[in-house]
Amino acid sequence: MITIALSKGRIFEETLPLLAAAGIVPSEAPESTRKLIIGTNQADVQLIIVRASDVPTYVQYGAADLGVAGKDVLIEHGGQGLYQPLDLEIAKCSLMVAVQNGFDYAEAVKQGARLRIATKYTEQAKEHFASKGVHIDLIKLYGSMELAPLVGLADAIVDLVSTGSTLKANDLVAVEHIRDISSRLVINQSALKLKQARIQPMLDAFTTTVNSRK
Ligand code: PRT
Ligand code: MG
Repeated sequence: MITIALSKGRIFEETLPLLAAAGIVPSEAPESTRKLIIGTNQADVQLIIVRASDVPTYVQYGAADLGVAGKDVLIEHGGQGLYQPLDLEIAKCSLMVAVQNGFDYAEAVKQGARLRIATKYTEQAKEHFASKGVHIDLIKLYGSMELAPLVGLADAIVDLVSTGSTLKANDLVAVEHIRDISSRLVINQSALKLKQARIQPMLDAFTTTVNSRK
């Protein structure tokens, strides 16, 4: 059996055409079932539906052979035990620093102010501000980061931005670009060796599809 870990929503939707290129068609959509294990048209391939940030953990421990995870999630996880052979170039966005409209971020940095940063991406926030020599107090959040500056919880947030409409709707502006994000295929290192005959053709089909889009 080959088990593939995916999260609901954009990653599932954008992985579907890649799976199809490898001849894999899920028998149900995660949005229309409460099942967490979804079969496919291939008797020996199943999907498991997990939180986006849990995908690397399932693959690391071999509970899934492969998975699809954002670079944001992979950097926070650390990537132990994972082989990351392919950037799928899906679910693209950017990791940014944002503040409430009117907060003079550049001036605060120039003054050497200590900044309160709310984020779910603590590793990347630490690394970013350390590289700029900016001292921060980190406030770990699990979602709705955009709210934090509006209610005085933080001076700035580190969050993903794609269209920018969430920032705009909450009177926030992006002030720094940390990195571009896309999702990668992750494979359990021992599964790649033990199940290579089954996994390699999938990897080849994904690679061909990704390259054909360039
Ligand atoms: O939702 P949940 O808490 O379960 O987890 P999650 O938010 O990590 O999962 P999901 O499915 O929302 O995101 C999965 C992956 O998609 C992330 O790990 C990213 O690699 C990628 N991705 C791409 C995004 C976005 N674009 C994105 N826009 N993930 C989140 N967002 C959020 C962002 O955090 C912000 O709240 O969308 C909002 C901004 O969107 P715009 O279009 O208004 O700018
Ligand atoms: Mg989300």
